[in-house]
Amino acid sequence: MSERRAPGATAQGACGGGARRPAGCLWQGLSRRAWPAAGVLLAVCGAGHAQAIHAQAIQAQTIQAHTIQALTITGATYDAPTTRYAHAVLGDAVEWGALVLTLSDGLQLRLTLPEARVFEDLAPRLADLDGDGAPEVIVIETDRTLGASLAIYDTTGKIAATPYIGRTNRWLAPVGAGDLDGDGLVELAYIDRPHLAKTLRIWRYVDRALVPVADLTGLTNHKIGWDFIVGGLRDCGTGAEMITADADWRSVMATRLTPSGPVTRPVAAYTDPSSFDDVMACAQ
Ligand SMILES: [Ca+2]
Ligand SMILES: [Ca+2]
Repeated sequence: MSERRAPGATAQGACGGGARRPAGCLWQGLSRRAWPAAGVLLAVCGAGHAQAIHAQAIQAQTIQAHTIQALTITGATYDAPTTRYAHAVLGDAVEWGALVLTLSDGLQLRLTLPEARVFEDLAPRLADLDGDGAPEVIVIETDRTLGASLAIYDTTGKIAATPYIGRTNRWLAPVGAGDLDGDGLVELAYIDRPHLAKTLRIWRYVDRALVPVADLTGLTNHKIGWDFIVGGLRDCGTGAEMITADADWRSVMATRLTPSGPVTRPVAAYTDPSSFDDVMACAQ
């Protein structure tokens, strides 16, 4: 079964690494109670930065913009637990109202969502999406009437997002972020509605935007009420694979992004969440 994270943990960037090591396992094993360890935040405002944040409908409390934007994000947690969205897909009705970024000089930047939205998620994920050596932050951001979207943040606020699914109580479960097709650009993959549509969706991060790449139905990675997501990305020496279950929870599936689109195959039988362990460790 996927490892559960300790309180205060933050999902780190793609594991990368060489052969036989799961790559991009950044999203494997995120658990529900990744409670922020720190709640101390800054409150000095640079006007330009504040305006940029407000344009994203986010309230920001930060220091001068030129200082913030030159800093690297070293950690991220959610804060401001809230019950204003009673979906409970992750096992309880508590979601998050704020994202707290820790910066390379130790300062913290707090981004608070409007009441209409929550972070319906386990923990923020750090991954370098544009190859500049500094991570961006990947979150599940849900509008209470429009459902979930996958969103990207940096020190300027929200910089890209998929469309909301379109109606309330509709969620998505990330698979991972990495160069899935070897073109040098990072793709992000998630399961759209893992209990309903069970559709793998792949997007590419290009010029601070998300571009749709490919979809494949018949895959899932979460059951209602689980406070974890199974699978993730692995690279066992032959390229990145997206690891999920099939729609009926009979098999663990490995899916590659090929020039002709996603190609999936069963790699192990599914009996319970521990069925993913050997697959993610490249032992199956
Ligand atoms: Ca980056
Ligand atoms: Ca790519």
